[in-house]
Amino acid sequence: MQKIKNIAVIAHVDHGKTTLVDQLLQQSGTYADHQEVQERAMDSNDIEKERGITILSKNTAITYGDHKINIIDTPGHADFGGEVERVLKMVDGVLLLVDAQEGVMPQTKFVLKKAIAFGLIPVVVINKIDKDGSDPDRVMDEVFDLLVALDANEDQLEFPVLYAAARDGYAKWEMEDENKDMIPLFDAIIEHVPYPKGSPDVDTQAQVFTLDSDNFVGRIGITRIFNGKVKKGDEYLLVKADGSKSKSRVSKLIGFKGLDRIDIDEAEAGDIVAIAGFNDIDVGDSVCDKSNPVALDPMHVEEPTLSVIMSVNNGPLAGQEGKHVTSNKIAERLEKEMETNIAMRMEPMGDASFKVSGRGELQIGILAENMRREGFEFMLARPEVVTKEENGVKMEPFEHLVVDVPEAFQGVAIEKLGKRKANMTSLVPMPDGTVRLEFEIPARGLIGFRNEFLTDTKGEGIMNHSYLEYRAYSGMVQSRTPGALVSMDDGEAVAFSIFNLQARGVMFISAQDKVYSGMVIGESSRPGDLDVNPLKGKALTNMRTSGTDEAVKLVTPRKITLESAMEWIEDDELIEITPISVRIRKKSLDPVVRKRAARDKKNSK
Ligand SMILES: Nc1nc2c(ncn2[C@@H]2O[C@H](COP(=O)(O)OP(=O)(O)OP(=O)(O)O)[C@@H](O)[C@H]2O)c(=O)[nH]1
Ligand SMILES: [Mg+2]
Repeated sequence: MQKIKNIAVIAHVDHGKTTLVDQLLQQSGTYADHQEVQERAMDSNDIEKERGITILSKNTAITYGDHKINIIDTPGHADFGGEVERVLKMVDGVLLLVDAQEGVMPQTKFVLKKAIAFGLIPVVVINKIDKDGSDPDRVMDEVFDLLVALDANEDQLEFPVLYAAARDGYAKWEMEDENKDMIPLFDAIIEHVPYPKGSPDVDTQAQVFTLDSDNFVGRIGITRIFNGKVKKGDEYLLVKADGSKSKSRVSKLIGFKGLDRIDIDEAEAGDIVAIAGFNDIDVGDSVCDKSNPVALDPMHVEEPTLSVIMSVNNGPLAGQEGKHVTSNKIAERLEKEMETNIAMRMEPMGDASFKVSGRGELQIGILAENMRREGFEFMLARPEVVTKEENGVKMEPFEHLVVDVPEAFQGVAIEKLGKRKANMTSLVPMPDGTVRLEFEIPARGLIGFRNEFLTDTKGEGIMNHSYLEYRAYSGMVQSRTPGALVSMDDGEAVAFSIFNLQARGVMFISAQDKVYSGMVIGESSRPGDLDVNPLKGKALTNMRTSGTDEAVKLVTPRKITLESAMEWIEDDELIEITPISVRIRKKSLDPVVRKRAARDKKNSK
């Protein structure tokens, strides 16, 4: 029987997980000589590469001495917390990375809490000790305090600690030790992560934690085998979360080695392998012995906290830029997403619209971004938190928020967050002259806050948040103050009129951009919407000949991205998303209807 260790690498965003996995792959000699490998090799999909963040959990395997180590790299961004939860059941240990300067951050707490609940003993890696501002002793204390606060048991409190600079390829037991290689970390894994429980000699039990597909063999389920063996060509019973069963033959069995996948004939308890041949295989399904099927517990992840209505584009420019524009196509795509993404939900709302729920704006934004790249065109409404009722009390999700700001901005940050119903729990001056403020805040109060915060802190503030728990609803929170500049006509925007409108706010469009009546073309510098005409006026060429060139200088418009639009819009606005454009519009394109609604709103206040 092969000696196996299964670990997940967990941490707050950017603390160096994927970089560490690079080094483990490299230093275990897993790559073939001369194999060309990119930095952060596990971040393999396009959006991950572009943004330098991990979105999906992915597994790889290395050999170290006579051991095989299966490693699952996980995302650190709070919105993808479900990806971490879903793989923790598949491993027998975790590497908890903590940035030696930033220390314990909101998502460190979230992922460690989950790992502790699974009974896992963390191997703590204080990473980035090469950084100038690093303070490994302080960070070590923070980790210990956190474990105590999370009710870790005695074994868990005996966690091993290493000091590392993943990027530079070393880890060591004591700060005084020489910076050499990753061997101390390999040894720590072998010594401190328990061997998988379960036996290869009993009936088969395996569980799918990731889906994949292959042009030749179709759907593939990446599974952890908990008991027995899985053999190519043999028949097994697939048991779904709802208890339904179907029999299929394993047409292909795939093992992992570094970034490669290799065909194998057999795998046994403790290992992680990919199985093909089951057409309706889904995340969470159990693969069992056909005569004695004992299904494993379905997977549990935290429920979504944020939802957005996605609907068919019905604006005047609909259908001009997208390939898939119908309600059927959108429904099909969303259903497909829900099969693999167990932290998200989708609910048809009638009227060619769907409620898509997830952990945060980024998670929903990434799905929308993927869809537009696939040729979809659709609209999104303003994100709303998912409320629920407990014992007759309306509850809403709260987040743990940490902001790091230069001292000079401490006041404005506290004031603005106060208006958004945040409750400050700690204020600590940091050695680098910044202040670390911690808050508990309704998730609602965070919608649209990031932009305002960056402006208020001149781009120097850093904010991080992560899901805390549901608490009683906290009443009204403040939202966007500036109104919208709304186009009152259809056509192509004219430079001269944009020039004139610049005085009224920040423009979102450039000359020649297509606009329509009811489309938001900028942010007004005052509260309340303003109908404006971006088509009016002389053509720019006329202006040039009149010799006032300098006077018509156009300011670069603010670029509207999918995520910035999700932060910015109000309840009566929508985002129109196509493979080419992201536009903001009023829900109602008719100015008369809008005026009436505005008046009613004012009267009701
Ligand atoms: N100074 C320093 N930088 C490091 C070290 N390890 C990683 N980094 C840098 O930190 C950044 C984030 O690294 P990643 O490996 O992508 O972090 P991650 O934890 O996988 O991030 P997510 O998956 O998005 O949560 C990159 O710019 C790395 O080069 C280190 O030991 N020292
Ligand atoms: Mg990563």
